[in-house]
Amino acid sequence: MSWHGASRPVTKDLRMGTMLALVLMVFVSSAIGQQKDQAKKYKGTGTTSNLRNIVIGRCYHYMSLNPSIGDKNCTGVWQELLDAVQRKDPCKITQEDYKRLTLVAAQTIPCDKTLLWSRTNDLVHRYTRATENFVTLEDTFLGFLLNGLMWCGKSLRPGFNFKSCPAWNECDHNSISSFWKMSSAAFARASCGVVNVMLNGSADGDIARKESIFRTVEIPNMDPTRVSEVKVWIIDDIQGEDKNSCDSKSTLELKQYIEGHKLKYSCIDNYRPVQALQCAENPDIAACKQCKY
Ligand code: AVW
Repeated sequence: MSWHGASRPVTKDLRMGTMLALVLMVFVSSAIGQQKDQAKKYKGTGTTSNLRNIVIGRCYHYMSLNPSIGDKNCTGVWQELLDAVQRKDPCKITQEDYKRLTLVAAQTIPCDKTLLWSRTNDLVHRYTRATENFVTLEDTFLGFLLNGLMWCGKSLRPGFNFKSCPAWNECDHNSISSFWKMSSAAFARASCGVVNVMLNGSADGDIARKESIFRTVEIPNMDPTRVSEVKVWIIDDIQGEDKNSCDSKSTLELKQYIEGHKLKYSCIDNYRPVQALQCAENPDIAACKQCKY
């Protein structure tokens, strides 16, 4: 018997054994992963029920309201959202993961129409609904598709986690915060001409939180060669305190921050068209009875 002849069955056995061990390892680690996934309870609510129908429905709805956007492939857009998060740890989703989604949802923003906001979420959207003169991120195709929704995948399995998802601050790179940071950056980059910002003069603390998306993402992503001016509107609640205005310390600090990014700055207190909306909503309160308009 030759040496090779004698060793052949042993090598075969070894190979078979190694293969079996590998298959077993993959099986066990996948089972552990699935268990981990099922055991992991995040602090946020789970993926919104019927997410697929909502996103695809919103996609067709947006196209019918905004024919200028052209023909978007709604199931293709949905697939990009799915691919961005499925089979991935919901706390390890980066802005890069949403790159393809941003590309398929790309849209031109007309110059002078961008309206950013911080701590005026309700008012700013009541205002853009009423006037249709400005566009917030949530009025763009991508923002409209996902505004107010929740979604995250599962580490090793396809599909979404409908039980729980990471809350905004639960981990640095979660499926929700990375999406809004990425879409805010794309929106700011696409903006040109005068960029308006609605801030809340009645809120406590700084006029724009130091960690707000407006400061940390949108200002740094504006192109000073395309944005002619950042125009800050400071709006007080119609019956609220005047805690910040254009000459407050925190607003002057914001001015410096904006100018530090080579952007021209201007500020206006209680921009009248917004006050007119506040008064249309509250015609009987004293502040609205003064004959200012
Ligand atoms: P905001 P931004 N914890 O009113 O400038 C929980 O301060 O940040 O305005 N939720 C958070 C957190 C947080 N730390 N930070 C942000 N969010 C979520 C896109 C939460 O849903 C638009 F274009 C909160 O209601 C605006 O120009 C919302 O973000 C800009 O970003 C707004 O926080 C508004 O974001």
